[in-house]
Amino acid sequence: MSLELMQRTVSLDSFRTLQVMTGPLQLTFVTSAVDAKTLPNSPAEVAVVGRSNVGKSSLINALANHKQLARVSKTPGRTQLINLFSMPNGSTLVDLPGYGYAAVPGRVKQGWQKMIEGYLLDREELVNVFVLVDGEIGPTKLDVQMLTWLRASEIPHTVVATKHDKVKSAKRATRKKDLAAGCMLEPGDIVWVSASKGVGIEQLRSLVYSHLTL
Ligand SMILES: Nc1nc2c(ncn2[C@@H]2O[C@H](COP(=O)(O)OP(=O)(O)OP(=O)(O)O)[C@@H](O)[C@H]2O)c(=O)[nH]1
Ligand SMILES: [Mg+2]
Repeated sequence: MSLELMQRTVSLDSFRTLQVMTGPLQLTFVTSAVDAKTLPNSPAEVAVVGRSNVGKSSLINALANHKQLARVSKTPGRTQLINLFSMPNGSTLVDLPGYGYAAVPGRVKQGWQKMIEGYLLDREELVNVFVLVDGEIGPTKLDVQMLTWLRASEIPHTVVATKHDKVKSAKRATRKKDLAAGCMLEPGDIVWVSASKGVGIEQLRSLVYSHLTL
């Protein structure tokens, strides 16, 4: 192959890669499970955790540009199982039940907490956890507990602030600083998103691709 032709092929390849790396995630629902031990193997996995109603399922739908992939609800506690979605290369994304939903009876709550903790500690294929924090009101005490626990357990994670559209533009700079400080992080460490307005979705997709490209 001539040098010129080779260069053209290379640049076409990188163009294709770029295209694949920036589109909506091509997610397919695989299964729901109560226990991480029954989940199928995966080459690499990213999980989404966060307080009930913070916008985990909406975010997964926005990443996939698919409104009904993960179930969304105004009532907290909608997602009650570990839901697994796969990418075309077999890598996976997980939607977990939310923590801190007051209206759930204590016994059920403990069961969910065991499910989430068990999953996070046992799932060997986990490469990163997106910890969703409500951009308008977060971090809550439970969010800080979760972050402290993830740090102590040495589980790699990224803080994602949701519902960017609900923060008035005049208050955004202060809110960004406060939310980061509450998480013991710098503002630049946090990815801000709005599932309803599409803010930050492309950036988060790139992050998912960077973790799940094999
Ligand atoms: N304004 C606004 N509302 C949002 C956004 N994302 C989610 N919501 C709303 O927040 C509510 C909860 O969204 P879900 O995606 O079901 O939240 P979840 O974290 O999956 O909740 P659980 O499954 O109960 O843990 C719904 O009424 C959504 O429409 C957003 O970016 N902006
Ligand atoms: Mg949900």
